[in-house]
Amino acid sequence: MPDRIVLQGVTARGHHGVLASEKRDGQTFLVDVTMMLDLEPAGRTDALGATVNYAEVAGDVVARITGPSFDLIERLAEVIADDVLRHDLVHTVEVVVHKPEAPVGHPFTDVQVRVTRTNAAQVVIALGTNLGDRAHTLTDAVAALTALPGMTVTGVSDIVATDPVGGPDQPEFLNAVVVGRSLLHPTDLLAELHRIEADHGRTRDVRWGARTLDLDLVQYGRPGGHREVVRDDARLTLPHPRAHERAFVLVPWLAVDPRASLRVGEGRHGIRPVEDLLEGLDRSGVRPGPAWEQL
Ligand code: A4P
Ligand code: MG
Repeated sequence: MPDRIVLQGVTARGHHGVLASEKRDGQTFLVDVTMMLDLEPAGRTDALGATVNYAEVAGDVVARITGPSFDLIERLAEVIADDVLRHDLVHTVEVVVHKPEAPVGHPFTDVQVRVTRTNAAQVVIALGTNLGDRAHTLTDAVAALTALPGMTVTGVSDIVATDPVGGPDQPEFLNAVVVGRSLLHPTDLLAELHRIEADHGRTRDVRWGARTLDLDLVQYGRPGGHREVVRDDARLTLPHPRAHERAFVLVPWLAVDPRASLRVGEGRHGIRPVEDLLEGLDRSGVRPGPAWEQL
C-alpha cells in the first residue's frame, strides 16, 4: 500500500448545480482528498517542507466549493484534483465530491463523484540510429522505455528512414517517436535515456556524428499545461531546441499524435500545431522505414 495523506469531509456551502435554485440558494458540499506521495522523506526529517501541508489543501478545496459556480460536481472534482496536483510531490490524487442535498427527487443519503488523476506529464521522445542493426536497436529501445518505472508508453510511431541532417558525411538514419506519460522528473528521465543509449553502445566522439542510438527528450508536459517544463540549460533544453525544424522528428510525431503541438516561442502564441510547423519544412528526406521487429 503506497503512502498517502487522507483529508476527509472538508465541508462548505457552494452554488454548484444545473438548476437556477441551486445556483441561487446554494447547498452543502463535502470533499474527500486522498493524496498519494512518498512520505518517507517527511518521516525521516520531520520537516513540513518534505510533505504536503493538508491545511493548505483544505483551504484550496474550500475556495473551490465557495468559488465560481459549476453546473456539475464532475467539474468541481476535476479542478480540485488539478489544484492538488500542482503540489509536485503528489503523484496521484483521488477526489470525492459529495452532494447530500442534491435535488434527486427521492429519499437518498448521498451522491458522490469520485475521480483519480495522476501527475504524470505527457512526454515526447525522439529515437534515432544510423549504425549497427538499426531496426533491432530501435525495437529494443522502445522495450527499454516501456519497462522504465514511472513511464507509460502510450504511442509508438512507425519507423521512418531519413537522410542525415547536419554533421559529417554519414549513413542514412532510422528515426521514430514515442509518446507517453512520465512520473519521472525531466532530468531523471534524461538520465534514463542516457543509460539506455549507453546500453546500446552509444559513444559520444563526434557531435552530430553517426550513432548506434540517440534518444532526445523533445518535450516534457503539454505546452501551456501546468506540467509543461521549459528550460534553457545546455544539459537539458526543453523543448528540444532543434525539434521544430526537423522533419525526421515531426513526421513520425504527427503520425502518432495528430493533435501534437510544440512550443517555439513564449506565451500562448508560441505554441504551434506540429502539422503547421511541418508545412514549412522539406519532407523529401523522410521515407517509410522498416517494420518494428518482434521482441
Ligand atoms: N541535451 C540538452 N537538451 C536535451 C534534450 N532535450 N534531449 C544535452 C536530449 N539531450 C539534451 O546530446 C548532447 C547533449 O545535449 C547531451 O549531453 C544532453 O545532456 P548527445 O545526444 O550527446 O549528442 P548529439 O545527439 O550528437 O547532439 P544533439 O545536439 O542531441 O544532436 P541532435 O540534435 O540529436 O542531432 N539526421 C537524421 N536524419 N536523423 C537523426 O536522428 N540526429 C542528429 C543528432 C543529427 N542528424 C540527424 C539525426
Ligand atoms: Mg541527442
